[in-house]
Amino acid sequence: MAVFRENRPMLSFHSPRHRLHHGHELKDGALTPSHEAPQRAEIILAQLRGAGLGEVVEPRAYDRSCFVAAHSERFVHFLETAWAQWAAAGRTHDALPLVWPVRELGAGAEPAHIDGRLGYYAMDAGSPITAGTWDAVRSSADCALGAADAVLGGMRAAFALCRPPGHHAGPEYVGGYCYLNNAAIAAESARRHGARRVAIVDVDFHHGNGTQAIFYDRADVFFASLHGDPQWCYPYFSGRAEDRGRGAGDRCTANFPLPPGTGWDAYAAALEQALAQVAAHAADLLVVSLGVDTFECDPISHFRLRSTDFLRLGARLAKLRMPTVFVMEGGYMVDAIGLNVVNTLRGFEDAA
Ligand code: OKP
Ligand code: ZN
Repeated sequence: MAVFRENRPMLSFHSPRHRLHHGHELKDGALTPSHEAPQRAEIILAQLRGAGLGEVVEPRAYDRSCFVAAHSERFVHFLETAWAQWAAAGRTHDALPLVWPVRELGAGAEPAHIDGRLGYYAMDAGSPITAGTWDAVRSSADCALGAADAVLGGMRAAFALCRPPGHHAGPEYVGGYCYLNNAAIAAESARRHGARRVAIVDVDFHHGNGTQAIFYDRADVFFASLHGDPQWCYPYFSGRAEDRGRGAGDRCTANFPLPPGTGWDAYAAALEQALAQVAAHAADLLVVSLGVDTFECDPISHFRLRSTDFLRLGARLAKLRMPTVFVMEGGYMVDAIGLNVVNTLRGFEDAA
């Protein structure tokens, strides 16, 4: 598996269908266009094309069974049908939940009404479903699957320009702008195509709760995440250092919560610890959940990485010497998002 031809450039995957998804979120008491906006991917794409990091191609459409590999069948069915049911109820605005089955409320039974289904399959009210959401979400997962195929086919690295992102989406829920878990879908695909073990490193500012949940009981997929301490940062209810996996997956999850204000030096120290565990796991393939919302000017996050630090991040990841699939996650300072992504990939390529 860990055989790759050194001199082939990176290949990137992008679908223009991401534009079909442009939802709203509640911010400061009003519904406003989401931070997770189409412009994000457009800026990354423009920078990527100018960076000489190799070709950018559109992925093929993959079968829904590739999505069901990381999620439940009924959840994928919900994503496929939610907008039609919402529209049939006469609604024209973004579909958002307003009630959730917390604790002793019955989490066992899926309601029939769309308002109940929305809450049943969501962890927050920040993941709007619009008319074009499912098409965009599918195309985003296709990018991750295309990148995984490229690396399984012998490329050293590939970049999936996924939008919307995926790492908050769990086995049966949307959340945090995420619908299908692109990184988990890529990891599952790699497992099914011959990788015996996969490691996922999540460097987005927010804890990848969905990815963690999907693999929490498993020993074949190692998950490490560096993120803002959930005591203070979204998603608040996951990502504690004590959470290390369960059953066969005991010690196959590693969380590094870091305080708001964390800069490169403290970040790099935690990264060393995380990557030492990745190396010990001896995986055939690495998936990087690449969020650049660790940037010092990110409008919704609280770390202090500079644009040049992303070069160092990429170089450090390259030192693992593993076939690597980069999967785009967050990053909301749109003026710098392209530079920060390209710096990570260039840092990786230059060190490779
Ligand atoms: C998605 B990803 C903070 C609001 C938080 C959700 C954030 C989702 C981040 N004021 N809303 O991990 O970048
Ligand atoms: Zn994030």
